[in-house]
Amino acid sequence: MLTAITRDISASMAACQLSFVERQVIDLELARAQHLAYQQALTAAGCQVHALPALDHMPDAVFVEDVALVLDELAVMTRPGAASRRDEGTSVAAALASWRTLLHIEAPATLDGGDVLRMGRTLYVGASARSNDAAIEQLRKLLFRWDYHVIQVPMKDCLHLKSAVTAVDDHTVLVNRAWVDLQAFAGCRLIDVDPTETHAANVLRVGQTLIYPSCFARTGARLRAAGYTVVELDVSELQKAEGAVTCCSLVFST
Ligand code: CIR
Repeated sequence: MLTAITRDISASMAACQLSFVERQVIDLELARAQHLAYQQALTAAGCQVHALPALDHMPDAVFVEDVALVLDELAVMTRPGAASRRDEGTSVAAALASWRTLLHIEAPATLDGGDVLRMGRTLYVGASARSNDAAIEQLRKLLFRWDYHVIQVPMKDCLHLKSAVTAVDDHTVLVNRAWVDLQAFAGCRLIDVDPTETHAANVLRVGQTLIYPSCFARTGARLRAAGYTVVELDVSELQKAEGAVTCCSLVFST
């Protein structure tokens, strides 16, 4: 069975961290409706959704992906790069402890889950402003005995590695080549985002389903033409908070 941990939208979401997008007014009611539709899409794709209550004093807490890496054998609680996000993990850790042994990234390391793309036993980790070299070192040491291979990936001009590249199956990635050094992905098949849709490389793979923002119609058509099952969602309000579809859940086998 698949489980997805999510967290309801914070009342203070308007005060979210922003790095590469301009601040715009977020319609909280619409954000909540879009988040509900996202949870419903997770359920339809085969997940049992475990929704945590909102943390109204933590604007970015809906983006649960950033606070933990859930692997088959264990979970690693990260130490997010933005200081305002460091306490979001406590309740996620409490939930995850039912399913996984927890390990922890410690200071001075900082790591956002949005920078970690897992493909098989390989963890690609973006060298972003949020995730530092100390985190790579700690991940390597923590995960060595479970045979995970940690590769640092140069990237630029976007928040997280998974803003630039995500997996659509075990051997194929959806990518915006302008934002990421693809050397590490030499063995993968590549699908490029449409050149007019720069933010379109983030797709959430759940079993055989790809959950994907409806605003990227051209790239969505490319995914369909390549034979994938694509479920499109309007996530405009989450995008205004610099969020994407992977960042609102932690999906894992239970
Ligand atoms: C932040 O800047 O931390 C949030 N406003 C957005 C985080 C999005 N997370 C993700 O893509 N994994």
